[in-house]
Amino acid sequence: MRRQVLLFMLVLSLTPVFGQVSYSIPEEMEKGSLVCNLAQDLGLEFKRLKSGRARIHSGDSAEYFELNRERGVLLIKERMDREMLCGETTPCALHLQMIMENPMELFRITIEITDINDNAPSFSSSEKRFEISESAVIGSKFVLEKAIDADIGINGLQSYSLNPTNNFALKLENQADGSKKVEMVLQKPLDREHQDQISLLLTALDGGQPRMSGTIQITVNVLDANDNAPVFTQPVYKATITENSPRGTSVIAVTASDRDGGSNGEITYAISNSKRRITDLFQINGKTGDVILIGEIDYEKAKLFQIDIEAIDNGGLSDSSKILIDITDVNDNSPQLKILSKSDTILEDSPENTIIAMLSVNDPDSERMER
Ligand SMILES: [Ca+2]
Ligand SMILES: [Ca+2]
Ligand SMILES: [Ca+2]
Ligand SMILES: [Ca+2]
Repeated sequence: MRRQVLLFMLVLSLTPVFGQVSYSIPEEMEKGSLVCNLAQDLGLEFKRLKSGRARIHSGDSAEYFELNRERGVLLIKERMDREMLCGETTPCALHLQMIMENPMELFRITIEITDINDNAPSFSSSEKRFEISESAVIGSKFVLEKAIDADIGINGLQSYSLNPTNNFALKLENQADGSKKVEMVLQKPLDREHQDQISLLLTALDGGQPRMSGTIQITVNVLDANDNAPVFTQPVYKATITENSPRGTSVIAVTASDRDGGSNGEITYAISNSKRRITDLFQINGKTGDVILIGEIDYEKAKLFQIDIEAIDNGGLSDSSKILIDITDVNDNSPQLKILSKSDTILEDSPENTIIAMLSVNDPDSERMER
């Protein structure tokens, strides 16, 4: 068998070439499509094709063409995919020979398969996710995926676009292998409190007619940084309690908010007065901000208290405020009667308005009290 092939090759190589023609056809032509009018182009008569049992020999490539001897034309036998046949090699040419017997004649036929834009640029996945801290600095780069377009030349990958461009800009860098390094660069600071997730679309475009494109969804989860301090709802809180209120009486509830998430937004409340008297009398619930009375208050000793309070997040950022507490009086003191001096005896006929004793009445409760 091998001998026969060798012999055949030898005969072919010794046979003088009687003609040579070249054609150019696009890939993906339908089976049965006309490639060329071979007989006419080679100046041969139909009967010579028949008598010479003309046939097509296609070297090592598969049989993509067939010769119709009756019509003297070359037709497509199998649909051809340029990408599969030649990949990135250009030009993509197939070499055929037409052989005839009696006498033996050989014609060379070169058929160039031209590219059509039948492949869209594509990414290997449909989505890429990033976790980026809101504290990332301007200019930080994030490598994106490259697209692939199996077509060549203008039908191949030409450009990329990234949208929206509020926070990130597209950066392309040419590489030694002719491809591009695709990156997105942070150009405006992220703010998780404003937007905790950003969706972008990276589009790859070819230059064919019409243009084809491929996309990949890019999702950026913005991670929190502790960039917000707690803020009290008021710079001063006011409360009123009556003296002698029992221990455990709720005085007021204060609130601070923190725009950060997770532990960066968790607040602990505390009393920051340095005087022991305040902390002996009042207590704040570190978690809820509820202030309760834990000691005895006496209007007669103090009519107003100022509690300095603080709200601290887990990252150590804080805000301060104060609570002014008015103490209201209750009638808890009986008037005290004191005899300063008195006459031991009173004369029977003493005139009116004679002073017989001097008394002092003292009531520590305030005058505002109703008696
Ligand atoms: Ca193509
Ligand atoms: Ca393409
Ligand atoms: Ca915070
Ligand atoms: Ca934050």
